[in-house]
Amino acid sequence: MVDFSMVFPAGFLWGTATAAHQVEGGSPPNNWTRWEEAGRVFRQQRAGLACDWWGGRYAEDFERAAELHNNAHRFSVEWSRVEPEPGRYDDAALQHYADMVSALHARGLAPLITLHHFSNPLWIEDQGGWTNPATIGHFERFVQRVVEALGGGVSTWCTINEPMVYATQGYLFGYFPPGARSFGQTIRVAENLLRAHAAAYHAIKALQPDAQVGLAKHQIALKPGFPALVHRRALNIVDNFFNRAFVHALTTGTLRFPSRTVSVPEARDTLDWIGLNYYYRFRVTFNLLAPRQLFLRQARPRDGIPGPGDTGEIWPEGLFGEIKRLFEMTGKPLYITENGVPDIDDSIRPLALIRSLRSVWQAINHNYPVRGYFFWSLVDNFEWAEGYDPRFRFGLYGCDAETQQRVKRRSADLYGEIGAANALTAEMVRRYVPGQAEALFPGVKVKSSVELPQP
Ligand code: GCO
Repeated sequence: MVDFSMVFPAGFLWGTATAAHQVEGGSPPNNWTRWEEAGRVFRQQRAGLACDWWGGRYAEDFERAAELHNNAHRFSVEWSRVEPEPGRYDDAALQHYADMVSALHARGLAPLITLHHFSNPLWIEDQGGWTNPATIGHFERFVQRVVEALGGGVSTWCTINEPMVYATQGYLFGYFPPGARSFGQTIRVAENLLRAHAAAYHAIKALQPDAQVGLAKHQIALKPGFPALVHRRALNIVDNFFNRAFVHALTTGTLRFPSRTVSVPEARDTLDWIGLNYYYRFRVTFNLLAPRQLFLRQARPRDGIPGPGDTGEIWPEGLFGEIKRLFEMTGKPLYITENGVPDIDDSIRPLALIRSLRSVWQAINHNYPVRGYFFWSLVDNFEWAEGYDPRFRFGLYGCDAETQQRVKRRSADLYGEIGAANALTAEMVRRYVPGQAEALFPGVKVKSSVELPQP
């Protein structure tokens, strides 16, 4: 095996990512508390105390992040806390978020703040949520209030987390609140989220001209389930709809879906950076028996590590291709704003992390400007419709929502060593994934007697 050190650029951000409803606990009424009360989460679970960050435990977890030699953290602001009623802003909630930002700075962690991560106040939900264009203006005013309150300590903002996941899970597949199953509503929600991103971008820039504003885009790697043309055509439909259309609109101002093209000129060139959330690869087949899934079915994984439930396969090498595509589509710097694996016993996470970072390092060495990596996640947390399903534990630290006990996983040590060295070394690979090193980094098979041409 070739000895190596994959050194990352000076100033590279090493962090973790979280989201308000998943870690804070004691959530005020929002679209997710309503969904939980309706019994729509795994085993009718509720987020409950989660990781008790609203109770102050964010400080101990930020301490853990600092011990892992992280220099950044991404968290989201909960709209239902900041604006529980239209136009009434809760200064105590804003102060709590300002305290969180200060706690990050005090530990040498740069904040990257997400302004919308799947949750809405009930008063927004009750007026049609993101199907209602009026939500765009409400979101813009909420963003202005947050930036005024936190802008002194934050310069990197993520407007919206995973707009196409939010639109499809909530309005096409009915897996997230409000549980609709309408292609037309899905398209409308995506369009309104695009307009909201643009409004937020311009509002932030007006308040903080030097702010760096982006969006976290979930990308899925795809491969045809079978070689026949019909399956490749099916893949292309999924790829454009889920992966490419929204990103294309962020640079061109035109949102092109199969059934509708809409011009959103205010969205044109509204990225200072693009965030990549990457987890799984899906095999796509065309299936006449699946009209409700637009005749598209996911075939069982073959060569990746099967993910839990009906997720795709864990294929860390997909990061390179998605980094490449996002840069080619946007021309902007990137952050890996989420990447991780569900793995309660930490049996595959060290290998997946090493393979993911190898892929990111390869992209950087092809001159794709990746500026940082935010691992999902620092602590186990409430995994949306999967709740606290033991198959969906993503933390570097285990966290028991009942006892609030944290248990460090070995991957945390690995991630800490990488952050301290700003590099992934052969020595780390040998220690954390013994027996995998040769397959991961095959040595150069040089013949002992290399015949060199005589002068
Ligand atoms: C997402 C969300 C996160 C998830 C994480 C693990 O991508 O769905 O941004 O909130 O919890 O990705 O699935």
